[in-house]
Amino acid sequence: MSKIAIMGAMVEEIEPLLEFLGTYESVEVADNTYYTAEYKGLELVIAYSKIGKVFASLTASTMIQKFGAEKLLFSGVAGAINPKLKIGDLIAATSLCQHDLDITAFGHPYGFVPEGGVFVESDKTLLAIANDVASDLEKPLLEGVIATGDQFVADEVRKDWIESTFNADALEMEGASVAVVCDAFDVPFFILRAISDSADMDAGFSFDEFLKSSAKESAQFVISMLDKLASK
Ligand code: OS5
Repeated sequence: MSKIAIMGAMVEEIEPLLEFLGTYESVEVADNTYYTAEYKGLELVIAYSKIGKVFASLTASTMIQKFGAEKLLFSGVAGAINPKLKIGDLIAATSLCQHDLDITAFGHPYGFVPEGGVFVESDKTLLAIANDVASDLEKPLLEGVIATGDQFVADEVRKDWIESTFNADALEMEGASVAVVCDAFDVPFFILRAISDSADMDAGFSFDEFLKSSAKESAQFVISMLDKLASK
């Protein structure tokens, strides 16, 4: 049976999945709760990591090493950079980078560390499945670069810098760290986000207003991806 990890950063990002599944078990590992369930012949492990790159790396590593996850799907919300993205719209990462990683003092580009790269590429098969799901549901799905950093961005200047430095379409606080972990373990991953705000001066208010509804948009799409994965 295929083992699939689904993670979010905040409880609101996984609650719709747990509500949909109804029945699941809880396991405590490293001060966090992991929920296990079976769905249409798929073995699922679901968790929210808590906010930021460190907690997200810990959760992704645990899902892979402790629970044996063979694929990882991230579901959650993001701040929009690309003006095409409106509240509730979905973006799937084609690649991810860390916008707050800076050793430029040594002549390296932003986001780069030796023996790493600036961008981590998402799994093409999972992206293709997502595109099939989007056309089945007749839902627009933008593909693009997601920039990650340990900052809630609520500032046009910082947002514009991230756009011009990384050509990013959306930003958040966990995706690239999950990508780095999955890439290192050779586990295919897919990072999906629904827009909650535009990373501008109103971002905090917008985030509070749309966190739940956008998290649900993303989670519902991931459920449809599970249906597709189960039928393969
Ligand atoms: O996980 C964080 C990143 N998420 C994506 C995102 C984002 N990232 C960066 N910049 C933006 N403009 C973004 N828009 C969407 C969302 C999340 C942001 S940090 C939100 C923190 C909200 C909060 N803080 N305290 N609480 C909620 C209450 C609380 C109390 C106890 C336990 C849990 C929560």
